[in-house]
Amino acid sequence: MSAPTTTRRGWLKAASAAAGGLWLAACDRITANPKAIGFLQSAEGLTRRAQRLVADRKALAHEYKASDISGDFRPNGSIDPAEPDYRAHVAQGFANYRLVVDGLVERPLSLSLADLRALPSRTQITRHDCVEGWSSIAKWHGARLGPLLDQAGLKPQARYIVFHCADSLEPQPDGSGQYYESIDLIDAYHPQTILAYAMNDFALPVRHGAPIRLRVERQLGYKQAKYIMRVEAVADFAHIARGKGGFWEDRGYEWYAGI
Ligand SMILES: Nc1nc2c(c(=O)[nH]1)N[C@H]1C(S)=C(S)[C@@H](COP(=O)(O)O)O[C@H]1N2
Ligand SMILES: [Mo]
Repeated sequence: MSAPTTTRRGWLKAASAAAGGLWLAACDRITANPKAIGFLQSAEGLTRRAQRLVADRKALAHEYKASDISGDFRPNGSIDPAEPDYRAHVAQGFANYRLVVDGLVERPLSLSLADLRALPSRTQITRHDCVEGWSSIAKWHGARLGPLLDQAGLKPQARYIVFHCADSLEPQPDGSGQYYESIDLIDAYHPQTILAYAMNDFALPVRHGAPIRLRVERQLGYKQAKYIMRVEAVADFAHIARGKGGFWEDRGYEWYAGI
């Protein structure tokens, strides 16, 4: 392990590379050195655990039957943003809404709802789990985030996708306090990660995040950003708001809110 890497993923990568190298260099002498076998086994075991971790992240969240859909899906957090720009979009029926896709991309995009509806889509009936202890099931339909990002073309430095929302849950004198969220590229390219524009076969209502909200089904409710105005690809989110990757993360919640 030569390069000093600080991230866990980097370290695991280095560990597996070292183990692979040792296998090549030492395979013919291995029976002569039981200590080496122990080391290789543990490094190998580590690599397998690392692979399983990534494989688990790619597994699908459970999908339910139409009969499981909650009749009373609870709206939470912002449910009717008062920001003038957002009010104007509501008044215009979102006819002039554009989703901006920018940051570390080759081709920045500005997409109307019609553009979004023309993208590869997915429909899924999933359970939303809020950290406050309630759950509701709904059918979501929307544009898959992966193909959308491919259309914009992520630059190699891009590591996270940030969702900037229209609402300020806690307006600050300096204009901050806006809701935002972020996910890594494993979740961004997960097949169930969609920008939902429909809920239970109707256009997404305002209380649930019109015109589009994120569904990132392997994580808790606060990651499901509503009222998305801008999708930004970044190398790091330390410079955004208080630097923890989301409105609630900035107030102490976990960044990775796996279910
Ligand atoms: N823009 C925005 N997104 C948000 C929130 C919010 O207040 N503003 N609240 C979050 C929380 S804590 C939850 S549980 C869900 C609620 O989604 P719902 O209103 O569709 O139930 O949205 C999440 N996304
Ligand atoms: Mo929540």
